[in-house]
Amino acid sequence: KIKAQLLDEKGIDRSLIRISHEIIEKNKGTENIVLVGIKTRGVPIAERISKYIENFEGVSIPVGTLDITLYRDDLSEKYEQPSINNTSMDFEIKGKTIILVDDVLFTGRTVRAAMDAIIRAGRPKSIQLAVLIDRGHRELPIRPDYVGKNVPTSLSEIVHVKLLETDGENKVIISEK
Ligand code: 3GP
Ligand code: 5GP
Ligand code: MG
Repeated sequence: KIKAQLLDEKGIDRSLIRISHEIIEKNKGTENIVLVGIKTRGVPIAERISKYIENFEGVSIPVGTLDITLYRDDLSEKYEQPSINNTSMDFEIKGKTIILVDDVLFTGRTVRAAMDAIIRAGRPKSIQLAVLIDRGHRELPIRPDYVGKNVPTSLSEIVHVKLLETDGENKVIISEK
């Protein structure tokens, strides 16, 4: 049951344009920055941010991808375990400022698994986090550096992020489970 629209197409654009400017501002430029999108919808969001930064600064920012699935195994019925599937990071991690990008930040477990995967592959200078929606309910000490929209949610609500690249339309809506 759809309850409300959180962002329309223009709202998504404005959020990602602002985040792109914030990334440039916080890092005093674009040197050594790489974006890593968390599949599925973190990837097109990372690609859009890369395009905006290229428009503003004339610099091409590489985009890597991480595929992380959370599953519940028999041993731990409560906690979701991350499994890292396909990863594509065709750049050196050493010395880079890695900006992780996801559509929705919830418990933080996916981001933690993403940070593990990156650190296992090399020693970045730092890792930052950008999300389109922060819906709260963190279970780990993780906070985003760049947020499109903060949305206080109940646990029974679901945020649906629809992007042209994956869903044929651009909007963010919230529904009841
Ligand atoms: P995404 O891959 O684009 O992030 O986690 C897999 C998919 O399930 C996510 O797509 C997301 O859209 C969807 N999803 C919606 N609500 C939830 C939720 O509460 N938890 C998890 N793990 N996934 C959700
Ligand atoms: P986590 O709990 O690890 O922060 O989120 C798990 C994964 O599910 C992440 O990729 C996150 O983007 C996605 N996710 C969690 N809650 C929601 C939600 O309400 N809507 C959508 N679209 N994705 C969600
Ligand atoms: Mg996601």
